[in-house]
Amino acid sequence: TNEQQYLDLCRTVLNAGSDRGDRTGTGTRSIFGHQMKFDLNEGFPLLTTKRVPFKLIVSELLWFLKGDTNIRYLLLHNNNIWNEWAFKNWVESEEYEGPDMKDFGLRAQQDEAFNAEYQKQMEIFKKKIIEDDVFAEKYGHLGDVYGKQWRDWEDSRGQTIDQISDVIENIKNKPESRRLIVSAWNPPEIETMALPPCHTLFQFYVDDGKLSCQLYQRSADIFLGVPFNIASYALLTHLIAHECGLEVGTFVHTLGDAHIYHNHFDQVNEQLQRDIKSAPTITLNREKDSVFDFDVNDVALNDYQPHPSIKAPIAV
Ligand code: UFP
Repeated sequence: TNEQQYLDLCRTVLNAGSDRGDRTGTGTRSIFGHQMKFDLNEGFPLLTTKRVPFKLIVSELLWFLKGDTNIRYLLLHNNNIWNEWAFKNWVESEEYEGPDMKDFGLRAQQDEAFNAEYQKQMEIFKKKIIEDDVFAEKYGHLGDVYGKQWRDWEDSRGQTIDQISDVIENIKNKPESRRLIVSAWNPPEIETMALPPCHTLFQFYVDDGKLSCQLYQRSADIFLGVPFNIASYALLTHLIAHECGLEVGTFVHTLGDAHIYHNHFDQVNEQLQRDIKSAPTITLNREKDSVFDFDVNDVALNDYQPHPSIKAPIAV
């Protein structure tokens, strides 16, 4: 089944990976080069061996598709996954007058009193982003993240390229094209990015009325990141197929550095004990055509009855 491939990846890395240092100082066990193929007609590939927060995946993906790079949209949808990146710009700015928040990610994990103050400052920040237009315009933007590269890639002559609109046009008009590619990897901008894109490049393929998608992910946090990434690109494939009047085919997930952080081993072993349940399905609002008009309520998840979620620390 689809999910078995994810569990097999976990086992392969635990058994055959090499233990390596990494940028975050946490340490990983890693392999290089791995591929999974998810048949999207077998159900929607949201893991059932632990609960994965689908709503966050939907609002993040719709945010990318709109070309939005301001966290305000995410906050309005109770999605906090990108907050730290914007908060960092705020607390390092000249306008910020609160308590020192240097290295807040690390200190919040080690120092309880600091963590309380950090949570308080974060709440103030979020409230301001939602309520104050000028503040949101100034401190809510994340810069060169996925939405920008997908919809608004700046070329060297100062013009912009909308890769998503272009690829949709090409899927509709030249379904046999071998150039149905969207790239988030923009070499001149990598240096100024907080996090160079993990999901680097994807390609579509149309055969027999079905749309397939392959993602090349350069770096994959198998326990925390990959379950999100699988669901996000499976949903993207459904959305683009919907707009192009196609059925869904396969999501091919190709990984570069596929790693399990050393402080996720217990969680992975716990998950590997669990039995796979039947996969959920999704339904899209048939009344909307353009993926750019989709709202979170236009995507419904059905029959999702997973095992409970498993908490783990995120490496930053
Ligand atoms: N990561 C993912 N998926 C994502 C994402 C991040 O697995 O969608 F945004 C993980 C991979 C890696 C870390 O563990 O985040 C990024 O670090 P680096 O840039 O050093 O590869």
